[in-house]
Amino acid sequence: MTETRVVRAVCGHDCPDQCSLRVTVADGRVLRVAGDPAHPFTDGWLCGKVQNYEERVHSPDRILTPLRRVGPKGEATFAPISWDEALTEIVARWRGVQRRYGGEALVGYAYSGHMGLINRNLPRALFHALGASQFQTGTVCDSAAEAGWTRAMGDTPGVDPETVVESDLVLCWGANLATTNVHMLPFVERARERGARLVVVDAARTRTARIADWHLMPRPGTDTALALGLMHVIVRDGLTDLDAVRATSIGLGRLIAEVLPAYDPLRVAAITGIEARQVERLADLYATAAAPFLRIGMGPSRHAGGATTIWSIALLASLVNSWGKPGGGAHMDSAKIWGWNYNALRRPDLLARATRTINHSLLGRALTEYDDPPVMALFVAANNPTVTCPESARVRAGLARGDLFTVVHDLFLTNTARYADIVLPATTALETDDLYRSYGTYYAQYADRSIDPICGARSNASLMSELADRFGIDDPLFSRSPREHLAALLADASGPTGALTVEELLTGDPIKLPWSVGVPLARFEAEDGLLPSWSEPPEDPRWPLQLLTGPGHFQAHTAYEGVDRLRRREGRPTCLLHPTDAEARGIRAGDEVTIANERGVVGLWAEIGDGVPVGTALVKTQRSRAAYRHGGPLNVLVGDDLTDFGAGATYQDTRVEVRRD
Ligand SMILES: Nc1nc2c(c(=O)[nH]1)N[C@H]1C(S)=C(S)[C@@H](COP(=O)(O)OP(=O)(O)OC[C@H]3O[C@@H](n4cnc5c(=O)[nH]c(N)nc54)[C@H](O)[C@@H]3O)O[C@H]1N2
Ligand SMILES: Nc1nc2c(c(=O)[nH]1)N[C@H]1C(S)=C(S)[C@@H](COP(=O)(O)OP(=O)(O)OC[C@H]3O[C@@H](n4cnc5c(=O)[nH]c(N)nc54)[C@H](O)[C@@H]3O)O[C@H]1N2
Ligand SMILES: [Mo]
Repeated sequence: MTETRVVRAVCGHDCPDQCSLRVTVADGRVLRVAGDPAHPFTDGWLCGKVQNYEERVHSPDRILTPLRRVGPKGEATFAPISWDEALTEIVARWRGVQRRYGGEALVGYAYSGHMGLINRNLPRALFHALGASQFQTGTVCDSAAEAGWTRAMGDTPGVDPETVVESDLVLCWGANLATTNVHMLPFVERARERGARLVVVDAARTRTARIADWHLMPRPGTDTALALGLMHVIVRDGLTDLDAVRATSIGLGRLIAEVLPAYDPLRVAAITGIEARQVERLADLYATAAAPFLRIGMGPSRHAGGATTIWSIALLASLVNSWGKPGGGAHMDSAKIWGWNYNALRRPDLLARATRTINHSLLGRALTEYDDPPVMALFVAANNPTVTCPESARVRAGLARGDLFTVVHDLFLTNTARYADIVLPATTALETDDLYRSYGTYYAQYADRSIDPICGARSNASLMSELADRFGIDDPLFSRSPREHLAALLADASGPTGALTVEELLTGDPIKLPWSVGVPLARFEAEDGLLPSWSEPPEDPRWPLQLLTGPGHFQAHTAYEGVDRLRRREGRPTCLLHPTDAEARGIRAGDEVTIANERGVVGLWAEIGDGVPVGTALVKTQRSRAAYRHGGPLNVLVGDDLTDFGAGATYQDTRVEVRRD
């Protein structure tokens, strides 16, 4: 008789909510997935992407066996091979590269397809042991935002998102909660039931903006000016207790004397496109709220001046003395609350001598230009760089090199996997054991696998163990049980994390870290004396429109492309233009259009509406090339310039033209 069981699991996707799951399984199959009511943030419900998760786990598109390339790179002509053949070939080829070019010619990385600490970090240890080039992760995502936040506030983490309930004004700045942090919204709604207002500052009228009490829509890339304009009004009108601010900050006097005079509401209006009286009104609302909660998103950080933008926005919370008040303070993420001994898994000590670091955002350049030594072997797991990296045509050109040996470990035959010499089938998070710690809440949770790996697919962790074994790396790390990994993560753990125990984690219960954020020391002046300011990005008359991109509602980057229902729900790829821009180009809704710049072209369909400022073209989510009418993927349009500091990608600075086909 078939036994049906309900087991607990954790959603392994890259999302701040990190939901707790109840998984119904029978005969080694996942029948249903539901949100766990025992997890206060998940609260028993799931987002549109994960509520039918059995469709992803058992998708007919999953790779079922290792594959070896038998045709030209990029054409996805593969023949099935055994695991033994695949791993034997990988070891032989990597050894050959190490001998001929040195370890640095090898690059391996796993990114955020799997957020479990063991599966995400163990690959780093293997590549350290192999003496490979190191990979600077996060630069396609949050490194600029993190650097901006840290400049403002040091190691202070974001306040607990659940405390938003006690706020009377929620200012959500460049974060699209309804799509990228859905489980926070009910907490915001509870605050609103108690009288709070929700104000959204976003360069597009997102799902979150549509439900807000007030939406301000600045021109993308101008938020630094808006933040400094708000400070100008707050100081000018005496809306804050400056003595209290001074007691918990550095550089306020210089900011007031040297920076703020240039950001009067009229100038800010000219820069941002937001009327001066609205700048005044927002300053007044924010500064006079009893406990304003500032939720900062990553969107505004992805510009040339993006790290300074986050620095400036984050400082607002200190300027109005909102830290330390229940419901007040700021939240971008909560990662800094955790004090795990991550190096127990990453093991930088296994690297015998220092090697160069390659920025994730510059992968295309690394593959096509670096020659000391050239990259000769690449291992990619848990990300899809031919679609999601800047300069994606350059990434593809690199992967097309006949002399590059590429291994891709994924569940699906992604655009990147099409270029692989060897493809290895990966598991979903439900087929692995791992410890998860949220970067958006204060919860951590351990989960055993819900089912055994499908058709012999391997988790990142088991693949690393097998490779380490074949390379003769005898460090005990690679044969540790999950329990031993947890013990290592907790040994030397700092802060409240250090008080957690292995036994407590192994219960599989969601555990909330007891942490309450104090009042941080705010740095209006950086350690090197720099003050925040806004500068006009260069215009290029050939490309009059600014491309705005971000995660889609049903397609989180490309991780759900293997699910037919979600592809259909996201719909065909569109480009939203303001009616003024559409009319000037003779474009009507539904027209076939091409977005172009000097780097490439992407064919999709037009949408028209005033949900973006004039001069902006909005395209949601990242998709494989096949999703577009021609050209693509979207990031062929995106350059690889880095942010002012934090070495992040600048997707939103992409200049384009849109024409009707
Ligand atoms: N233009 C533009 N580009 C962007 C962005 C943007 O806003 N605009 N956003 C950027 C951001 S924030 C990010 S984080 C990146 C995300 O970009 P990527 O890191 O490339 O993320 P995904 O596209 O989700 O690809 C994750 C892959 O991991 C695979 N995977 C899932 N679980 C596992 C596992 O356990 N093991 C292995 N081996 N594979 C697994 C999935 O099948 C999927 O193919 O994109 C960036 N690119
Ligand atoms: N469901 C789901 N959840 C996710 C993800 C997903 O793909 N799907 N991705 C995860 C990942 S990897 C990340 S990094 C986070 C990202 O989640 P968020 O932090 O929300 O970041 P984005 O969605 O990239 O951008 C947020 C908003 O910023 C706006 N924006 C862009 N540029 C500007 C600007 O210059 N000024 C202003 N004011 N607004 C601007 C965009 O219109 C967008 O609505 O979400 C995570 N959560
Ligand atoms: Mo991200």
